Amino acid sequence: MSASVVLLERPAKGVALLRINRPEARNALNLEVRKLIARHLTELAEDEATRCVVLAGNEKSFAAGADIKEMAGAGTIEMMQRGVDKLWRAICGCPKPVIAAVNGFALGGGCELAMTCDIIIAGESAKFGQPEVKIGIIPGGGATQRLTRVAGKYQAMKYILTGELFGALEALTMGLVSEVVPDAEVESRAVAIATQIADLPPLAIWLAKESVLNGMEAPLGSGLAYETKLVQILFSSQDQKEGMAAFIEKRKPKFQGK
Ligand code: CO8
Repeated sequence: MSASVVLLERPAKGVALLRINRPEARNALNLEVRKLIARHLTELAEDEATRCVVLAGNEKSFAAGADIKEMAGAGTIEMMQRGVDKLWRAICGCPKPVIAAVNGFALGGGCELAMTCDIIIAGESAKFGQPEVKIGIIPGGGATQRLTRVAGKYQAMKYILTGELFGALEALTMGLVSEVVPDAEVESRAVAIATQIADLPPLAIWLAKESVLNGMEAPLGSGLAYETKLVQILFSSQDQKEGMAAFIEKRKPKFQGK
């Protein structure tokens, strides 16, 4: 039996690692890969043992985009019926933090997949880009919106309109990635950050993510009001009592996610 195109690994306590596993196609995102990522993230969201997820590819490619061979002959109705947008929503909707560990190519839908994550760790030779115009289409997984919000109109336009690739340091300067590390350290760094997050109170982590994402879509006043409500809600949690008591008593807190 051949290995799954998305592998689930457990590199550390509280951390799940999803590995896209189509090396022969530079990890191109066919429907099977997208469905499996969406299904795993939906299940991991419910899994109490998982506090943070790392999404990775291999040393050559995080993901080289949508699978061009799978969509080359498709028509409009078929593309609509495939429901890729619903799978994207399932991926974006994960309430737990997701960290992209990017080595090699993150192109087209691969770059967009990384942009659905909360933190992006890139290897120094990683290559990003939205090359869709070169094959007669435009980005379809959010890049015209997300890349523009992250990098601003003029960087986003340059790369979306030329399809030119850019490196990890340029991505860092644009604010597209959180950290650039040596290629060999990408996954260990992503897992280290995930472990750090996994040790923190899960309700606070959940609402912190929700507050940031909500605020990115809201006017400042609404985002601030929402943040205020969320922080007030956390004062009903046992972890807030425990975290503050542990600080005052100068001991390590024991968080229970309650
Ligand atoms: N889809 C399918 N197969 C791919 C893809 C891909 N995106 N990328 C690479 N492959 C395959 C190649 O065809 C090749 O297969 P084979 O061995 O059978 O010939 C194999 O992977 C290895 O590829 P290369 O020989 O080209 O490897 P290189 O290391 O020389 O180059 C690159 C790697 C630079 C990644 C190169 O393969 C490349 O340019 N790939 C295409 C990148 C691209 O254009 N991505 C954007 C795709 S479109 C998209 O993501 C958005 C679609 C929005 C749709 C909306 C849906 C609702």
